Amino acid sequence: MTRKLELSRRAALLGLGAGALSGCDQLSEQPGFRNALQSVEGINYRLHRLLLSGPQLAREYSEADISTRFHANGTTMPNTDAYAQLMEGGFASWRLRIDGLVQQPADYSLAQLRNMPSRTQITRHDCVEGWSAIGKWKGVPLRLLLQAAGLMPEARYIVFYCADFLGGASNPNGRYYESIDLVDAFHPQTILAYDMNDQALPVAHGAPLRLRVERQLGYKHAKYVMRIEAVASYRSLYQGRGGYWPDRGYEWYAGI
Ligand SMILES: Nc1nc2c(c(=O)[nH]1)N[C@H]1C(S)=C(S)[C@@H](COP(=O)(O)O)O[C@H]1N2
Ligand SMILES: [Mo]
Repeated sequence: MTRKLELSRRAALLGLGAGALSGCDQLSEQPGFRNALQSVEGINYRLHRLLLSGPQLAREYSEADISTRFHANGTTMPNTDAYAQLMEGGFASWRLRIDGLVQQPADYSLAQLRNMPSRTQITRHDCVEGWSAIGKWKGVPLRLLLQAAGLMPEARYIVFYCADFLGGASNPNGRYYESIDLVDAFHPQTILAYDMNDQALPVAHGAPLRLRVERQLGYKHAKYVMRIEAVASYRSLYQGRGGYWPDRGYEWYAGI
C-alpha cells in the first residue's frame, strides 16, 4: 500500500478529511480526535507486532536511488547555548549518556561510537506531512549499546532525549524526545547514525547523532540525541505519551 493510501485509510477510519493529518504542526485538541487516534493506534500497533515482531527489514535502496535533495524538518539548529558550544568544538566534548534500567550506565564520545561495529543502509524516510526522501545512513546499531549496558529485566522501552526545545529554549516541556519498544530497539536496522550520504551528519539533520528506526514515520527518528534511557514505562515522562509529537496527539507507534 502506498503511503498516501495508508494515510487516507487512517483518515477514513478516523472519520476525518485527509487534511486533518497534513502536518506535524497541525493538531486537533479535540478529545474525540485523540481518543479515536488512540484506539486506531492500538490496532495498528498490535497488527504490526503480530506481523513484524521478527527481523523483517524495511526496504533498502541502491546508491542511484539516493535523493538529491533531502528536506530537513522540525528543528534544524538546536536553540541552546549548550548545543552551540558543542557545535563550535566540533562535538569533541559531546557525550552520549546511556542510563536508566541498565546494569552499566555509560558515556560515549563520538570517536568511541565511530570505532564500534557499524551498519550502513539506504532507506526511505517518510514524514507524516506527506514528503519522503531516500538517504544513506551509517551508524552504530542501538542493540550493541544496549547489550553493552545490560538491560535490567524491567526495561521495556528505550527513550531518546534530544538537545532541542520546540517553542523556545525556556520551555522545559518543549524538549524533543521519543521512545521505542524493545522489538524496534533490537531490530538490525535501528541505528544511531553519525554519517549521512557518506558525510558527517549535518547539523540540520541531527548532528552529531540521530536515531534511524526504519519501520516507523519520520517523527520517531530523534535528531540531536544526547541521552538514552531504559525505562519500564514512559507514562511519567512529560505528557505521558512517549514522545514530543505523541504528547501532542500523534500516534506513539507510527508504523509504516
Ligand atoms: N530532535 C528532533 N528530532 C526530530 C525532529 C525535531 O524537530 N527535533 N523532527 C522530526 C520529524 S517530524 C522528521 S520528519 C524528521 C526530519 O529529519 P530530517 O531533518 O533529517 O529530514 O526528524 C524528526 N526528528
Ligand atoms: Mo515529520
